[in-house]
Amino acid sequence: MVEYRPQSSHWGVFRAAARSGGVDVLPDPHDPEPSALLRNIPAAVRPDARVTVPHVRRRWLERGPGADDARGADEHVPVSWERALDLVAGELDRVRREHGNRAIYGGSYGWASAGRFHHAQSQVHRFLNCVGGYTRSVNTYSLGASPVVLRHVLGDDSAIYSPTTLGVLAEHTELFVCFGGIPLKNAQVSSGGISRHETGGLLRAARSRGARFVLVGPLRDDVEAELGARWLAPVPGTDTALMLALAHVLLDEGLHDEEFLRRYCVGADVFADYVLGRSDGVAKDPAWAERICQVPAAEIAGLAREMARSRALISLSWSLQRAPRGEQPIWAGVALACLLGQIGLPGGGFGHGYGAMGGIGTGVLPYPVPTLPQGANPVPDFIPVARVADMLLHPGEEFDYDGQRLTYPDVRLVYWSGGNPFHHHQDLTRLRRAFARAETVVVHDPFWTATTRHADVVLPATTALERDDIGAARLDPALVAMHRVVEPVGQARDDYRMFTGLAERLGVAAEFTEGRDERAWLEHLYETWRAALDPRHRPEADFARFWRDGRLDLPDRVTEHVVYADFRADPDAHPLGTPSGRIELHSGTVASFGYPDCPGHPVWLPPEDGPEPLHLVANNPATRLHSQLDHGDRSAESKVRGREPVRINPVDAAARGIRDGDVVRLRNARGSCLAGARISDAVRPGVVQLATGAWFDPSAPDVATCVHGNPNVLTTDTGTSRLAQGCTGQLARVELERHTGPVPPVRAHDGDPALG
Ligand SMILES: Nc1nc2c(c(=O)[nH]1)N[C@H]1C(S)=C(S)[C@@H](COP(=O)(O)OP(=O)(O)OC[C@H]3O[C@@H](n4cnc5c(=O)[nH]c(N)nc54)[C@H](O)[C@@H]3O)O[C@H]1N2
Ligand SMILES: Nc1nc2c(c(=O)[nH]1)N[C@H]1C(S)=C(S)[C@@H](COP(=O)(O)OP(=O)(O)OC[C@H]3O[C@@H](n4cnc5c(=O)[nH]c(N)nc54)[C@H](O)[C@@H]3O)O[C@H]1N2
Ligand SMILES: [Mo]
Repeated sequence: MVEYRPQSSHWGVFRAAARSGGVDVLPDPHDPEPSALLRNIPAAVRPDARVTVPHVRRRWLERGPGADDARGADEHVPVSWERALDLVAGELDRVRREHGNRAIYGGSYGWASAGRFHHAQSQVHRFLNCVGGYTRSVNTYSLGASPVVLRHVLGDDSAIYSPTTLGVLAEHTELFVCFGGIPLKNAQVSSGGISRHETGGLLRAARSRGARFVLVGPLRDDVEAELGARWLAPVPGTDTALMLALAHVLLDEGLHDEEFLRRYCVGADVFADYVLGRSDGVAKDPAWAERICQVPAAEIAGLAREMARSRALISLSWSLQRAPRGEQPIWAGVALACLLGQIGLPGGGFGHGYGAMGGIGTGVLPYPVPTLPQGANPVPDFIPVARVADMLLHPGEEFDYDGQRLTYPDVRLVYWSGGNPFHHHQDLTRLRRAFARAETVVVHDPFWTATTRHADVVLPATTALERDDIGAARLDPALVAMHRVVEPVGQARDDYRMFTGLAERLGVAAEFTEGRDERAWLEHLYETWRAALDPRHRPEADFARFWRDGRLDLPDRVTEHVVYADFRADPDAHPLGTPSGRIELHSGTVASFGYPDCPGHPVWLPPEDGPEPLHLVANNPATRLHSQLDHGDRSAESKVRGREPVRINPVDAAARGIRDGDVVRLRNARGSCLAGARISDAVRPGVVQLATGAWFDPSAPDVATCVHGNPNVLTTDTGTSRLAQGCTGQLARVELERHTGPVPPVRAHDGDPALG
């Protein structure tokens, strides 16, 4: 009799059973719309791409730590766990003694797996804190620009995680204006886990009630076809100009809400002077915007008028701000919402990230979920997360961040667990140069990813299927007892066990483990969480019962919420956390920083683009989460001749003699990659779309920097601006051609540690 056990992933709760050589996966029956990404999961425990024993890079083993250009091209040799842990502990100790703990970079960005105890970020940070701390990172690749700029404009970033709920929008919104869409491909996923996929159902409910949808973006399928959206396709990266023109129409035609601006905002006059051209002589009118965005002026004017007479929701995707000057479309979007005067009303105002994750807007728990305490980091040094290559390449140099002048620490040891920088970072050729500067790179991962291939010490981690855990997220109403489904693959170990082994060697085991094994930790996290809850919300089930039941439905999720309703009702009693207590359409603080790339109010700053004719949209993939399980069935079936599909408009394809199914090469000054052509009129002319996440494959450099289709060989490694220094990976300029000549094999998934 096969036993299906409860499990969880970032893309859904499921049940899994061991069967010979793998696992069977069934979606959770409570989930109204389970994700097809579940079909990737069996690949997690297939041995092919797994690291099965600890490995050390040959030259590092022979010569000892030091900068080395061979990192990523060198071979790895298997070693015992004892040896591997001795080497890592010794190296951590050497670096902290010789250079101080700030020389250890433990930012270790990445999503890893669902499960709160084995959460790789929590584990690595807790461990590094026990050994004296590390240089950390702030913000995320998801959200780099917006949390920083929103703190200045609205006082905090609550608009992101506690937006007006989709249930309220479904009832009240007449017009959804979706900059960057509300892509359901992304709503499959939610950080920490998602037990019910509700976004699609709620949007369809709005549509059946009569709501209208406008999609502003380069891809027609960023809004589900059923919602019947009108499609405006500006040139990528020009949304700010479009928003300013919408604002111009409202101001020029007196359609704006003067009273809202007076009562709830500061700096509206400065913003209006700029939009109308009083301060710089350039009216940001629809004709001006048409020249930049290639959207007809009449359509812009029509949309502005329609917004003014409707209960209108301005939806701003996260992708908008993952681009050069990414602060601007977010600030301009908020300013536009202020002109409409509907912030704080049900169904009006703005949202940031509907659909970006399945949990955004579906509801939020009014209390925390269990998490592993990370301790305190005594090292003050940090970087904005996407400045990692800069940090490694420019130790001791100064950089700007949010009004501060900071210095890059001189990092010697890079420690990564639960992330894949050779997936997530921009300009991978530059990242390789940056990794070559480190003295030691330690990586924990279940798979031979491009990052493990660049490591000096590779420690094989288990996947969630190989351990017990608790699945939970603030945006989800279920606590999941994640039961181990299979034994660890090869000699893989849990991150916790690896860090315990290191902590023992460094004399901090008592502090790190607090004397608990895995099971004792799970019980401890559950019971301390339960005890600390307000009795109103406290579940009855003790740990044993929760574990037996496999799941706990959490009460009191807030599904009816209107963000800024209190502020709207009484701005004096509920001021915002800004210096003025109001929405800052002009921020004296930001202006005082004197950044030309992020002045004191929303502005249009023309991009400093490359000369290549096409706009690459390097968005998040529909067929997997980032790079995870790229070799799984759902991801594999989308590939074209083994390469990641690149979508091309028929006009651009014809101009280059490209047919559906061809292998093509994308290239620019930074690099090149092969991909498989998919011709589609869902892509705006002049745009090509290649999702992130194909495992970086540099095995045939004479053909392309990556032969598999990782767009990050093409993207630029620069910050959004001196204000936030966020990731700008969403957009790049490229040329495209049909690949002629032999097509090299893709070797990224073959588990062979040496790729070249
Ligand atoms: N060009 C471009 N680049 C982008 C983006 C973009 O839009 N365009 N998007 C960016 C965004 S929003 C993000 S969030 C990042 C995502 O970047 P990442 O979060 O780094 O990507 P993942 O593929 O999720 O990497 C997670 C890694 O953790 C490993 N892992 C899983 N479970 C465990 C575990 O239990 N222990 C350990 N030790 N390892 C584990 C997986 O095998 C995988 O290698 O990418 C960014 N990069
Ligand atoms: N299936 C799946 N879901 C995911 C993820 C995943 O890897 N796979 N990753 C998760 C993570 S970590 C995050 S942060 C979120 C990401 O959420 P987002 O950042 O919003 O997602 P993206 O898919 O990168 O971009 C959304 C859409 O924005 C559009 N776009 C790009 N540039 C522009 C522009 O200049 N203007 C306009 N108007 N539109 C533009 C693109 O057409 C793209 O499809 O998704 C999450 N959900
Ligand atoms: Mo993200």
